Amino acid sequence: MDMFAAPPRFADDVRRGLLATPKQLDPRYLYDALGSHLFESICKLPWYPLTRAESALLERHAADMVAPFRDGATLLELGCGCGEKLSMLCEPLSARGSPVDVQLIDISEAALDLSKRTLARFSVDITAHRATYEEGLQRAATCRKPGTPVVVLFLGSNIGNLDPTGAHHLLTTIRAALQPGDALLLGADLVKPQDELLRAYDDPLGVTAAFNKNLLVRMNRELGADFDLSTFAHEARWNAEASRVEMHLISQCRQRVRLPGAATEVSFEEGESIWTESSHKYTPESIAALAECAGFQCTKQWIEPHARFSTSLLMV
Ligand code: AVJ
Repeated sequence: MDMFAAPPRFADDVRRGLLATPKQLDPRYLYDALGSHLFESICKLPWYPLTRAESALLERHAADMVAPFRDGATLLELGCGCGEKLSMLCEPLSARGSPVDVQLIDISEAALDLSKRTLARFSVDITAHRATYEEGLQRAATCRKPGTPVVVLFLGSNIGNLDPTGAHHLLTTIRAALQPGDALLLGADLVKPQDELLRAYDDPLGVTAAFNKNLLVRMNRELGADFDLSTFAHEARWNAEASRVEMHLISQCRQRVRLPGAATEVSFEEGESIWTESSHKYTPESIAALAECAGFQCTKQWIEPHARFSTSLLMV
């Protein structure tokens, strides 16, 4: 019997990631209950304009974005967060009486619960899947309504967590789950000056640092690890060549950490990092190219000019 409640996947992924060079962890593990709330707080920081920029685009253009689906649609959101943006897209459809139903896919129970509460004011059928994007897409495909187009929402620049190969692979997987007349509404943050990018991922209040270090708290709790939080520092780096902001946790000293729940022990050099997340930044052209490679047509793009954030309608 395992002493720790962690799902075996987490323990396996942590062991593999911390024994790799460079040390790295899957960013999805940042989103336990506290991590999800810290992320919601990040979205309210003045230095992290992504969420507000996307909301402004949806506020202004939601009716345009869902115009091809005015006779009704299934809105299927990958990584639903708190459901706020989803309701902005429900609004113009339900206002004109179009039948809408909603499929939520998220790995965070907290996010699914929040979204259901946010959507409660609309009379829409909601199905929640606690699953990875791939598993959720498969499950959603089995309960597809014949004759109703599916609009996949992949917002908030969640695509940024994937490297170019992963992004291509996910878009191909989404495309394979869709039929002609369906669409993908994709939100992606755009390349901008380095100081703006770094401030968004290393805010002066330290909320992003807390979000990052919470991964150590999670490993201590779920794997019985003995990470000393005071010996790790949050760092955000702009990798221009790869067009991404990276988050790291830097060990401030040479040390050994025990992780009994992952059946391992890990040593750190002074200055050695655990790479915990990447946020890839796009250009309008690179989004269209990515879409077309995966079998979509980029039919429309909306761009928020100040924060440089984009929403693209990709049709099958
Ligand atoms: C939710 C992946 C879009 O990369 O900007 C925010 C997560 N990380 N601050 C992003 C995040 C640090 C966010 N995404």
